[in-house]
Amino acid sequence: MIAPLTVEATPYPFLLDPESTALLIIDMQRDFLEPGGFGAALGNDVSLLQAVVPPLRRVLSAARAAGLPVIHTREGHRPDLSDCPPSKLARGNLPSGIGSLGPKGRIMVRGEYGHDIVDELAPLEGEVVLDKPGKGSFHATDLELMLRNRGIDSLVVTGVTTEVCVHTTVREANDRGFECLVLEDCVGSYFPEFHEVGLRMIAAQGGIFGWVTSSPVLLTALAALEGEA
Ligand code: TIU
Repeated sequence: MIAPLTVEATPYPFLLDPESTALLIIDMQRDFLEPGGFGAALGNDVSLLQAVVPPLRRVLSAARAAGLPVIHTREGHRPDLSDCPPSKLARGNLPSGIGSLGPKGRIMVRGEYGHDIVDELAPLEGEVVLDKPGKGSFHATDLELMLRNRGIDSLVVTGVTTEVCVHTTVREANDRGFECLVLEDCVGSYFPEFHEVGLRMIAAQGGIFGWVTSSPVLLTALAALEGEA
């Protein structure tokens, strides 16, 4: 048994038990982070999300060293788009939207180059890669089953975008009884103001959806595990 780590956080310290905590990396896909994908099709400056990659790489590496399970999610759809609600397909009246051919393959379609995770954060053999059709990671996936089967009750939450897929997932996790620690520098948005307010919304009201901290704080806490293994 390893004692829980105390991680300084807002609104109060988070107790992280390495035996029941997983790292969740949400949608760090080329479709959101690189030109020519879904994020760009929606009219966003995708370069804003690049800042998340270096700190998230450090957290991923530390989580692997600490033996935390790592779960990578990808938002996207089957090639026949049968799992894409017509409302989602039609939203935005995009000239080139979900299923259209872009420079990195068909936008938001599973198996396409643009749908996959950026090279810097490529999953390792044995790590879960969870394909999800919606914004939330629990909706229409087996995430909850996998977490409960492994005795996971807490998530370190990272990825993009803060107010869309990260927020939806944190809300879903809360209603299912999971604790969420969100890393402010490892989540990102095309809208800096939504990012700021999104993080405040999580930790407000005594931590209505969870806790917020930064990657250096988490890395310092995880470093205490070294030598215990
Ligand atoms: N558009 C946007 O901000 N996000 C998404 O559509 N998906 C995720 O957040 N992953």
